[in-house]
Amino acid sequence: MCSHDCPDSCGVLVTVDDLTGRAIKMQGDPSHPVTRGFLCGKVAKYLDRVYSPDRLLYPMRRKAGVPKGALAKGHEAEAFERITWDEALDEIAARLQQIAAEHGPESILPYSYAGTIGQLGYGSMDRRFFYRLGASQLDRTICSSAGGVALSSVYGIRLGTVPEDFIHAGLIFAWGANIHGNNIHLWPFIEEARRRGARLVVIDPYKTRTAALADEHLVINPGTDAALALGMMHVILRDGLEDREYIARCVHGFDELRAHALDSRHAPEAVAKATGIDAATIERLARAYATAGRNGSRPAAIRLNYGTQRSEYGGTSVRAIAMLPLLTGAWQYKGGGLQLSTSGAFPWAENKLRMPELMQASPLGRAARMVNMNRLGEALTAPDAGVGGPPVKALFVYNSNPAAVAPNQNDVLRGMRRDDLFMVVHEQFFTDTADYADIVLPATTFLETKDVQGAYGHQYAQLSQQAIAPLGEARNNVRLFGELGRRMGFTESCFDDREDELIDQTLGEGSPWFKGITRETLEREGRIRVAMPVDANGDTLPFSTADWFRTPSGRGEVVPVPVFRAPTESRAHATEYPLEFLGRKADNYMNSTFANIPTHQRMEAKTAGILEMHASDAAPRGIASGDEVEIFNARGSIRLHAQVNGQVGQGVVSARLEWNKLTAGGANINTLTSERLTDIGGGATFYSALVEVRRI
Ligand SMILES: Nc1nc2c(c(=O)[nH]1)N[C@H]1C(S)=C(S)[C@@H](COP(=O)(O)OP(=O)(O)OC[C@H]3O[C@@H](n4cnc5c(=O)[nH]c(N)nc54)[C@H](O)[C@@H]3O)O[C@H]1N2
Ligand SMILES: Nc1nc2c(c(=O)[nH]1)N[C@H]1C(S)=C(S)[C@@H](COP(=O)(O)OP(=O)(O)OC[C@H]3O[C@@H](n4cnc5c(=O)[nH]c(N)nc54)[C@H](O)[C@@H]3O)O[C@H]1N2
Ligand SMILES: [Mo]
Repeated sequence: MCSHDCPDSCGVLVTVDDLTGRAIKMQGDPSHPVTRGFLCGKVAKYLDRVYSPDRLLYPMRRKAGVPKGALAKGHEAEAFERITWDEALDEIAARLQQIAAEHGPESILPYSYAGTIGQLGYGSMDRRFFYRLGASQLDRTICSSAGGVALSSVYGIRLGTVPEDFIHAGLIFAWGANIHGNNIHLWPFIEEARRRGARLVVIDPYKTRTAALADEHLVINPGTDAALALGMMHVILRDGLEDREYIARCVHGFDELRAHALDSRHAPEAVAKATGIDAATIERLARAYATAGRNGSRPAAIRLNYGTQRSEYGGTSVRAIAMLPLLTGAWQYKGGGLQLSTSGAFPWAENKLRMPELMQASPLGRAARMVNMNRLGEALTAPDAGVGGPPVKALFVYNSNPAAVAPNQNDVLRGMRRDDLFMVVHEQFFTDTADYADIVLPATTFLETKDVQGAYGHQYAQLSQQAIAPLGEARNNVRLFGELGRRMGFTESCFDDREDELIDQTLGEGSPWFKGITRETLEREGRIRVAMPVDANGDTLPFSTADWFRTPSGRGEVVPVPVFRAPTESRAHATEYPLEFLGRKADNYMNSTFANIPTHQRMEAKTAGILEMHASDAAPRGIASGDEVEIFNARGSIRLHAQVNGQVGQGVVSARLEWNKLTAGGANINTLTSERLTDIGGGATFYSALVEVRRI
């Protein structure tokens, strides 16, 4: 299965040549109920990545005297010398031991995110290793923590409408969700619903592929989603369109929310001012939303995605939107409800896999300090690590490319340039991050390792077989950290566990939703649907009854009421930097992954190096399409070529992620983004950034 960080978690069939052991073909598994036989554009061309001549195949060490810094693509190996795995592991173990002895183990910081979202690859032996070492803990907040915590605050568990049920919806909102670009396997279900008469409404400040294909696109001002949701509630409650019977059974705090939503601040005219969406549209959509599903009509489904919560008050936005189906009772209808994440469907035994109790056996003898990954720049450059405690003296990066994807890039790179920082990077390629390493280690791709995986966009647990032998001397994350544990002298037998044992452990808590799901059954069947409760019709309808909620009150919690605030980094507060910057993902990359592969670069050629602008912002600055422009704020500046088109509204400019070393100036859009955290969940605020633009 595909282990990239995507809600679709596809089943993949790999054809391997017996003679050479080489993978020669990849296709979507036709028997997988969500993959349905096709792959996204980027993974369809995956073999170009696996067999790229640029793959990192051997451990390497920075040559003596070569200073840290960005390297030109294709010339990275010149700064390094090849060493054996034994040499690499011995040197890493010796350096980590010495740093731990001198500065305390918390001066060592692991940094990883979602290069793979397999249970083993994402977090298993690596966690055991760093817990036992007493290293700082990393709070993995760069993607979804604001929305995740917000959704849980309302429902107590991350569940939602499953993709297969979207065909039954009559009204679908793609809310901060670029379905066609980021979540393509939901698209056929939406198309099926539309053939049956459904309308698709996109709420997004950017005209995505999804928006271009929709029935209606609402160009919302960034960071104002809570206002829109409250405006919809206002109309629904003012007109008495709520489902009182459902609310009585399933909602806690309704009267308070009702009074709040009915406040004149949330009347359509006021909301129109904040959101940029006109009052008549808000009225019409709120009524259509509330009445869908009534009297035998098809229900309303919201595909809320994480775009909405990458904003200063993104947690509040998600809470407000998540409350809409609680007012209308949309959860009661097949195809109704909301999907942000389905990850709560999988009761993994994560503590067995990761063993946090090992922190007690570490030299610290207690839980180590937590470092928020969105504050990497501060942690590496502020003397007290920006978070209290010892300065960071060692950084161990795997499953991530922070030099390109972390916010406030100038601080991150300044930190990585420190020659007193010992840095290890486990990677498939010479990324922007690997350029700064003391030691680089080669990592496997998902074809080269065995794992087990759930999904955050469907409900199938799946086993991923190893299709081919690791290329060169690549090792997977499990073997790397197991072996390194041994080198460090850790004697616990858990460092000997291999993939099969780890799979058994993470499946092994006997939870009813994992009934019948074992390594053996998964080996046989490939994937198995999680055994969630079904109603009298055999349907799984989350939150249709009070039994589903996992909140303290046992119902959907709409208190504390969501209060709309405009982000401080928004036009509402703009002074020197009047434009809102949307630093987006590419439709054919995966964050920074694939950006170095020529096949994928060709798919994104049109979006390379451009800043998209609205005519009314370009004209007063004397900017025309094709002009070179500087985009800047107090954090830094980058150069791109303007494209004045209809992709963004007035006051918003947009550009996409790229590897730093593939840009003209050696720096990407995260030069402009902020380390500020979201209101809930300590999340990243990539979509709250103010800039100014000038023609060069
Ligand atoms: N092709 C491709 N697929 C991917 C990825 C990729 O990089 N490329 N990344 C994967 C990852 S890591 C994730 S987390 C998921 C993310 O999936 P999504 O959540 O869909 O990700 P984004 O593209 O960050 O955001 C979605 C949309 O939100 C919009 N947006 C920004 N600010 C606001 C706002 O204030 N309000 C509203 N309503 N919309 C806003 C953006 O313009 C964007 O079009 O996709 C995964 N799939
Ligand atoms: N401006 C801006 N910044 C963003 C975003 C945005 O929309 N705009 N999106 C944010 C989001 S949602 C996310 S999730 C983060 C993503 O941040 P990351 O998780 O860092 O994502 P990638 O850029 O895909 O980098 C993953 C790296 O892991 C490597 N890798 C893959 N598999 C393995 C493996 O098995 N072992 C090891 N050791 N390495 C492996 C890949 O080669 C790749 O270089 O970026 C965030 N940054
Ligand atoms: Mo993400």
